[in-house]
Amino acid sequence: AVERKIKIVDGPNGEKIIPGSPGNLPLSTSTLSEYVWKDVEKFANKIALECGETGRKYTYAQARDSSNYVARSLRNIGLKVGDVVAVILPNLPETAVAFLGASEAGLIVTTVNFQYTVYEISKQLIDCNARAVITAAEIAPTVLAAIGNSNLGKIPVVVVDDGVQPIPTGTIPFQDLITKGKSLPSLPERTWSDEDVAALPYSSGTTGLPKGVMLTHRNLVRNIMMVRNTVPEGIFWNKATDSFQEVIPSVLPLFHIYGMNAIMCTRLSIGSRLVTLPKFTPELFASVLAKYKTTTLLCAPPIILFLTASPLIKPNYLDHVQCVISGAAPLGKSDVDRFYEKFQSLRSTLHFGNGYGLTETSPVALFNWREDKYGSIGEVLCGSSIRLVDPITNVDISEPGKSGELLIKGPHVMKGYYKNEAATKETIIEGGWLKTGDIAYFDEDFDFYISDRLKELIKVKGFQVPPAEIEELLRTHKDIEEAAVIGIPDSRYGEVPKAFVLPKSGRKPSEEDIKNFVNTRVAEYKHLRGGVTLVDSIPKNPSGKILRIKLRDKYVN
Ligand code: 4UU
Repeated sequence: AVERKIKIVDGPNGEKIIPGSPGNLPLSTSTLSEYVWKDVEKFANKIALECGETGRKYTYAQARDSSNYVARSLRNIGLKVGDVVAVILPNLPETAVAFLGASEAGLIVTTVNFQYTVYEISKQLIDCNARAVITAAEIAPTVLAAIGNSNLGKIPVVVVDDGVQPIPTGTIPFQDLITKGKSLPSLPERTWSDEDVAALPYSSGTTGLPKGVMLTHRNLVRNIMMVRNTVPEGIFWNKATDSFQEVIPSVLPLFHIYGMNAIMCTRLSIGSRLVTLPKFTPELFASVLAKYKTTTLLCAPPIILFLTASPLIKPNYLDHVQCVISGAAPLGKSDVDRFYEKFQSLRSTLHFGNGYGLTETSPVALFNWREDKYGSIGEVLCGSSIRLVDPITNVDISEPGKSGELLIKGPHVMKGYYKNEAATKETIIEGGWLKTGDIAYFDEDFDFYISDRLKELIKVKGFQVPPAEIEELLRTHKDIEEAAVIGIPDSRYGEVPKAFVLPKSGRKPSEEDIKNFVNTRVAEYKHLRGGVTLVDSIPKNPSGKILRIKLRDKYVN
């Protein structure tokens, strides 16, 4: 075990503040795109982005220039600094170009799950008042229906051409933004700062419906720096050189904060080659691993289980892999052990990392890279600090082995929830501490472990399923009076949603009917795989809050 020089600091009100890994972050006031492209000349001719399905690629110089032309075009079609643009794209090279281009234009990018239904997309577009959408031909009909279902009026819709599906009439081909942008005048000097909002991904946080998470340029840039200052260079991240370039299959969705900042922006800033996978199929993933000499695997636990279990993945496909990083959901020691049973020859060369964080922390907050501590989420990142607070007594914890709610403070903590001061105040409490809704403890070396979840959020394959969202939908069913949704453990998905339904008097909807009702209206991972149980009452506290723990105790444990 490594001894760490961590000294708990007393706060003014009895807080026990646990500082992050020692060190100082370099000063920076860069915006996100400035930071991502700052070293681009060093790897201008290396490949930055490449489609794992079609081979369409962009060098670093092309990616940077294309983003700049997209920025000019977006301003030219009337978008103004601070407008929200929705990016609804699968993982394509153009997803990065669109995201960074919009950001360079001073727009706020809200990323939307490309598997969402009309119902889900329209909700997000309305909530953030999107002024434009960038999407792909395949999903354009769904997106146009969602815009039609909203009150947004006629907004520009830009469509990436996949060469298969025609682009709907009335939309703008993405390629035009690049080619026409080139002859537009350069962008005027920027009028916004790194304290302004850059990205608006959605998260339900500790309670309720999905909310826009306001991440500033500074939040996102500082988080990249924090990881680079804490996690040793050489294994977990390597700057491209004349003779070496990281090769990373970009399989985790870029709309989620993990893909967006911890993979796309972080790795583009060091010159990595991202091979984007527009969909997750075992065949496509296997073919990418077979074809490219992958150096770095950034995964969520289900992908690690897949690599371990699938006969399509030959052990030699990972021969050049230096590290596997897991995040977004718990990874157990047994999962790592089983991985090494299959990839025997990698035992002494490959390293496992585990990143813990939230959309609200841009996302990385703690990171474990110590081989003797699989299952731990490791140390607090340099530049930030945390507290553990007993959820019942509200007293700060300062001894190893005792569990409490994890609170986080630092330059990576969001500005707040978009147009939702009440939720912001409940989540970021006095002194700037963000409540995570996760229960954790630490050991003698100040390595942390997540032991439980206080918040109602369900995580299916690492994706958020907010119970309140499914409950709201269930209440619109003609036979349903009230509903409560909880997560139940599942070996394949991590957790799956299960619904408890109180029917309207005299009604008796079938489980099949309720499942169909939900499953046709939400994305696949939100489906009610845990089943539906009819009940004659939903347990609630006096103020009407659903007591999910009671349901869990009665029906699950
Ligand atoms: C146990 O999933 C994320 C962020 C993922 C991330 C973090 C650091 C990826 C790479 C990285 O290096 O964000 P959200 O907002 O979708 O979900 C946040 C919640 C947490 O509150 C916690 O409950 O997801 C859970 N979680 C984890 N749980 C996130 N990471 C972990 C983890 N172990 N490593």
